[in-house]
Amino acid sequence: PQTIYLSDYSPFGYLVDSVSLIFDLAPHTTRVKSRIAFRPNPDATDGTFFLHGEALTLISATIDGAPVSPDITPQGLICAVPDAPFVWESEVEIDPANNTALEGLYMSNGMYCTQCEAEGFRKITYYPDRPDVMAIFDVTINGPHPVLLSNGNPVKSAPDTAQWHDPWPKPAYLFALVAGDLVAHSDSFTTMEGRHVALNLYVRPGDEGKCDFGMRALKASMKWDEDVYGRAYDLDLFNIVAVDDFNMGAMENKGLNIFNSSVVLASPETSTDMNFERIEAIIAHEYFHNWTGNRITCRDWFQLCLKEGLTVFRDSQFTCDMRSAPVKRISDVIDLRARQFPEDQGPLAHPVRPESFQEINNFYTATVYEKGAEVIGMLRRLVGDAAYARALDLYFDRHDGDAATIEDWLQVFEDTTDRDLSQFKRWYTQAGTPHLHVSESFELDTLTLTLRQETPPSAATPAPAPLVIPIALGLIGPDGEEVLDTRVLEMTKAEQSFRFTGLDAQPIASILRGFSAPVILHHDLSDADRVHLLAHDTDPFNRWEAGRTLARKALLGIIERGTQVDAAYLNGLRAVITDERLDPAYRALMMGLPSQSDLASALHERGQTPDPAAIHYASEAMRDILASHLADDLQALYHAHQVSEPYQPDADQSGQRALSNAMLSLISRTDGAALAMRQFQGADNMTQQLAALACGIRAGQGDEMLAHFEAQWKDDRLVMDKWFGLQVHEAAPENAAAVAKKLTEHPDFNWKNPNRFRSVFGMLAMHHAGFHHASGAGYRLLADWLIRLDAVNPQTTARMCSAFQTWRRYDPDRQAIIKEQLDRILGTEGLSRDSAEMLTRIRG
Ligand code: DPP
Ligand code: ZN
Repeated sequence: PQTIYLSDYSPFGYLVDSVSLIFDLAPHTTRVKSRIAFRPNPDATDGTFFLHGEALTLISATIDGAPVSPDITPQGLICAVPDAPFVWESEVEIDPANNTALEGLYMSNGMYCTQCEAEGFRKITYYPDRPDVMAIFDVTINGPHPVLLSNGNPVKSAPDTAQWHDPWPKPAYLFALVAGDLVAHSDSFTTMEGRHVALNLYVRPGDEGKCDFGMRALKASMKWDEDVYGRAYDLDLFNIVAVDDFNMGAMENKGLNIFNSSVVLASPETSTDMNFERIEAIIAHEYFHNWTGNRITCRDWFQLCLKEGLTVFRDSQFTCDMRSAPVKRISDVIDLRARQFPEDQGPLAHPVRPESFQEINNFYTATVYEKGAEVIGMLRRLVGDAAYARALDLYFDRHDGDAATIEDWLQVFEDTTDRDLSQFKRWYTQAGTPHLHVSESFELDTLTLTLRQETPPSAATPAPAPLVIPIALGLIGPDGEEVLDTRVLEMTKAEQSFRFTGLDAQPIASILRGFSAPVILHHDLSDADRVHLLAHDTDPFNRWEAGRTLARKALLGIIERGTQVDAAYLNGLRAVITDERLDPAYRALMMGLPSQSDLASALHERGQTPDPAAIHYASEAMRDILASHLADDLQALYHAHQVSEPYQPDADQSGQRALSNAMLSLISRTDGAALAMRQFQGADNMTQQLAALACGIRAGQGDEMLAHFEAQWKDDRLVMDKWFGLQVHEAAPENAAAVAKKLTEHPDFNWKNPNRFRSVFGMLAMHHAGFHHASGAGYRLLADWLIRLDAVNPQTTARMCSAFQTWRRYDPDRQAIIKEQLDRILGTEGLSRDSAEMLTRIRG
């Protein structure tokens, strides 16, 4: 397979003035006629007329009306063209009903839909399918369906035909088409510019009752982008369509967002509080792309973080404003450590802006998205909120309508702040998670902090250079008073010292407040100092972090020495979780323990080989210790935080439920899940029902509850995804693979549906002790199914290959079994480019 390099970028030889498409829909024989006006690109040096095209049957092609015979390859066609403006016309035939890869035009439950990012448009018609080629699209759809949608504004609609015009030039990856028997949940929004926008959420008949929350989230997003970024919507219509079969979460097609139904459909009975929060965030994310992604797009796919990092950063800001900012920040860091850190520390490590790829679909990663957002957070912290706002205004002003680069992005910050960002740019070009080592000394009235940064070399970045690291810091005095409030140290060298004078006594440094940089902090504080921070830190993130670090140390202590946990920590934790002045959601986060894979990383970092069974044992033992140490408080907190008002998915009620369910989970370790069973029976919402069901399964009381749940929800595919997933999630390590295997034999295990496949195998891969059970059953089962899925859906398969990315951490026996599986998958005849690239990188 061919490797593509950032350094090889050159513009396309032709500009596109207009595109007109006519679709005659038929499940196996859809015809697509295109009429595209090209003219030579004065900025290009290569005049080759190459159009991408895959899995197309060419019926006819003409240039300025005269038939032509292009050279056709599996990737596209080349044709001789005039050295002047010309019109290309073609007709192709495609087979949406057999498109199981879910890229291009495909069918899901009888409806037609599209997914073109990154390179799906080439499966619809011949076209220069690259983001720097932007054009105005006119689309006609013919077919016997009540709903026929495309991008932009409607021009004409009659029975069985519709015409659409999108006035905004766009790259082909933002093209979308939907046709089917759908119903609309409609509303409207008037922009700050006075534009009246019709809003529709299109769903399958039967799902009408799950639209209200998504619509409210959309309107809140539109308002927020006006208030905070000054960005108004720019068409008369905004449509969202829910689709059951979808590889990603959702897609920001201009004026016609397409969503995986799991991240847009919601009701209290069927969705958890976490589902609601995620739906709100993803609707915001896709809506925000209208400016950061669509109006300003990417020059090439190496610049993916330009739109994704920024849009994740924007959706996080939105959630902070809609809900609790500290809770959101802590949740984001938990997620970053769970998904991005392992990627950045293993064989898949790549810079936020990669320099080469074989299959771009493999780079929609936590590094590009989440680390990309962290980089923007650091930039904002360094320049300050006001300068950030000025830079963004300039960015929108200067680059509206452009296909831009990271250089363009950094330039607007340099121009508004007079800063030199050349060193900062390394965050975009270097892979790897930096380690930040702190040592401190105190003399007379002066604290000296000496900081040392070090990024481990990786295949992607063999010789990392020092980064600019913003380190937010405060000082807490021995009496618990803050003696220095938060300020930002700017570290630029490999090693650097900072002095703080005029101190009465040695304070405790609260370093990396708000997790001000995506680094691993090594700060040798005593347990007593951490308990002090847990009690007194004014920074909510670092207060939580102190508790988390103590919990990690306690867990590692159990693994290494046995079940003794420091009473000072347990008492400190009790003080926090019973403090009624603190947000219940925050207290629920305090109750969380580091995940088992986090502990495996921590052991690996110390040069030890993680033993998944020992880690699992320690996690269970720790929960038993918490259950007995906190026994007096569990019932009281559980009952104090029951919600008596009608269900609302807001931050306040969600926090109460999160706290009471954290209590329920510990109570269930000692009461045989009796209380959980009562909650299960009385639950009027999915959050309460599912949390109770999890407790029941863990306590060995799950069979009847699962049967009841299945009978209640067998017709709701999104709830049944939870039913499948929870059984794997809660399985004992030695049973996890067997439970997953049994679920694949269930009549509702529709493995070609990505959500259903992930509900079983995504959960298996995340079940640390189950997936990594010494028998190797988890490894073999996943490999069997990846081989099977690859033949129908390479993109989802390749993504799931990352389950194996940490394999070199484990012992030789496990490594041998995994290597056998990697080789077995790699040896599969006809393996996709997607999976081959992932597995080759992972195998090393
Ligand atoms: N739809 C994906 C996202 O919004 C890719 N653009 O992140
Ligand atoms: Zn996005």
